[in-house]
Amino acid sequence: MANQNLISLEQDDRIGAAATRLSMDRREFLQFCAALATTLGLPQGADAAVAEAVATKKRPSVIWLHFQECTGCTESILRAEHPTLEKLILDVISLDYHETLFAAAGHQVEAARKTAMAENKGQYILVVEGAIPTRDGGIYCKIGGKTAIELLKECAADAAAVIAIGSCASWGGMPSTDPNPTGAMGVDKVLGKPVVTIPGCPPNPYNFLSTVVHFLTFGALPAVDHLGRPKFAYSRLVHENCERRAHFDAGRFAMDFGDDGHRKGYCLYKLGCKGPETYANCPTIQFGDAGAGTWPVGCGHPCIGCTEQGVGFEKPIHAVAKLKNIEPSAFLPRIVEEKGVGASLGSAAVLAAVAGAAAGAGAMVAKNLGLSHKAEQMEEAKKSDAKAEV
Ligand code: FSX
Ligand code: SF4
Ligand code: F3S
Repeated sequence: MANQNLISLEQDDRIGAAATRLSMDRREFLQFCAALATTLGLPQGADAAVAEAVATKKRPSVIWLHFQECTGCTESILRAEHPTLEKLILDVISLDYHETLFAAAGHQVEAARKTAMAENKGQYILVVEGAIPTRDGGIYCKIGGKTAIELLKECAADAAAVIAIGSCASWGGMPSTDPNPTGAMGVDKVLGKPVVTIPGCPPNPYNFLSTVVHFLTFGALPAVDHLGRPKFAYSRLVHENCERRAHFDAGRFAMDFGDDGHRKGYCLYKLGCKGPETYANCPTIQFGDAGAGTWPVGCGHPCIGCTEQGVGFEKPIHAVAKLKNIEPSAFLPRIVEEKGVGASLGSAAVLAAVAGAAAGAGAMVAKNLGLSHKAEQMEEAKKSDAKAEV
């Protein structure tokens, strides 16, 4: 059944204004909001709420801090292509302090941070990029005369929500690897409380955007796992949805970079791929909008486990991954179906929701809704055949 709420929104002038602001047409804007709702694993109808929120709600103020890192998190947000992601992000949030993106410097930006914090007390989102050096009183990272520890604590005190973006801020990441000379730590350890984490080095910008849109739509952050990671993005292993998974299951492996198996696109497990022990949605949402296959394994490089504490930057690149489970891909239907029309209405819808949530792609939902529709037609046909026989 078509989503009437979303269809009626197409005529709404507020949607038209938002679409124009983002240089999209109304339908593109609504499709994008529907895809965001799917990425978040929200139920049917939530796409209209997302579209309304993105189009009409007051943009939350965001204070963005940078500590020990390479700025890759910010770069990954700025390097997306279609629809220009940075445009969307900068449209749904009011970025009131960001050291890399601010044209101003020195006292001027410090004043901007303080003003934004005072004007949005208790309501702003604090985004932290980079690890926090804690050794020797935190002297290894100072901004405006304050240590990273001081700045983080000061900004977190009146924040409505704290998001640690990237592996460095989430759990220390690369700067925290042995021997960790600066005592680099994640945000939660320094603040002594859990925060939302979006690990990855760099993290996928859509996971950040979806998290912010959830906050905008529902006034709350999305459900997270025990490490603070949004479940919509980090509840599946890379290995579960990898496009090379069939080769793994069939025992076809690349044994060396550039060998016949590597050129044929075989599984990279024996080259040290950490997909079997890394939770992330990289194979389903991919990176940079540059086309199919734009993620590490898609480009022929083993996953190094950049989202996973204890794996990324710690396990040797060529060490073989621990197999956490052998669950099949979320895209695969159950092997045994009930008798009758194949996928039942219910099971097709569930499959659509599960695969859609994992894929984060409107196309996947549409495809599976098509399946569901077909099953519906077959059931209707069966019923009328039965009536005709009576
Ligand atoms: Fe770099 Fe961000 Fe890696 Fe760290 O991403 S891409 S080192 S996670 O904090 O800038
Ligand atoms: Fe994909 Fe790596 Fe798993 Fe092979 S081991 S199927 S390349 S995630
Ligand atoms: Fe990182 Fe592996 Fe994804 S290296 S980007 S978690 S495929």
